[in-house]
Amino acid sequence: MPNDSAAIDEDAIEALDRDGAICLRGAFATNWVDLAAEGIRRNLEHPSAMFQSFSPEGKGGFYSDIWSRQQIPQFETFARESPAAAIAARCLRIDTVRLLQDTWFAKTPGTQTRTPWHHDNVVLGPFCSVWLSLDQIPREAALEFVRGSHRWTQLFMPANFFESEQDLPAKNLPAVEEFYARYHGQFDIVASNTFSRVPNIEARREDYDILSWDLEPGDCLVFHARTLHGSAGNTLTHDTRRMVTRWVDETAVLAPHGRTVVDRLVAEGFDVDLAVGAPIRGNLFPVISPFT
Ligand SMILES: O=C(O)CCC(=O)C(=O)O
Repeated sequence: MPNDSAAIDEDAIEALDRDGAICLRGAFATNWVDLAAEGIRRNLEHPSAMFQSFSPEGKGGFYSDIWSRQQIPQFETFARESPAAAIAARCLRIDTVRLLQDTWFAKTPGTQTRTPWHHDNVVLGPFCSVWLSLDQIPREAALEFVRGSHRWTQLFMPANFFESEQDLPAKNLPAVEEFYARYHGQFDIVASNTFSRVPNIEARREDYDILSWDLEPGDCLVFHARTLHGSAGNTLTHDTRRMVTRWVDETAVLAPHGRTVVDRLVAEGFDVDLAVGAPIRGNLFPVISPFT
């Protein structure tokens, strides 16, 4: 699909609004898949200061980097010129989108590390992610969603954020703690009563309407930031790589607990000047008009 919004029909956008996630088949041509894969290969050789490894040693790998497009030209091109911006604009029903983040995730064979069930809440307001599959990823290994959870009007944090120090459930779930802290900032649960615990979805999968798709390279998932999502490890014999761009409109604002993410970016030398409660602005978050 070229940068052509017509390729996403109104039914798909309504499904996204209703369910919180959709799958767009063959949304990215092979050249975009190859470009993103090349970017990941290069990024693994040259990790940025934000690079993350979520897996314990010796059990396969679960890797990610964020905002690395400044060092990885493939990602800069992908973010600005691939169909991602047009897809996001169409899904957010706007003409111009702001790139919030470029990121990628790769799980190598053998990793048992789950992406914990969570939603993305550092930014509040219209906010969607375009998650592109770079490999064949069967539904058991792909990102899954709790259908309609973006409409629950709740902000979630994993249960371990609510426990006292001595209980330390995080000991059993280091990846959850680390994943959330890195992606969503340290969070003072005592200071806020606006968050609910992420329910234990894995323990009661049958109680939830879980959406998932078997994916081929070039298929993409689009989801609202507030849709609960997570994924299993990788029991396949090949890597499962995903390129993700996140998009907001001009009204989306930095959430209070996003402050620590901004502090980290500043400490790492990023040109960021964001205030809690203020809209996302600045060079790291370029505006893209995909239809002009
Ligand atoms: O692909 C994954 O396992 C993680 C993706 C994710 O959590 C996200 O894009 O927000």
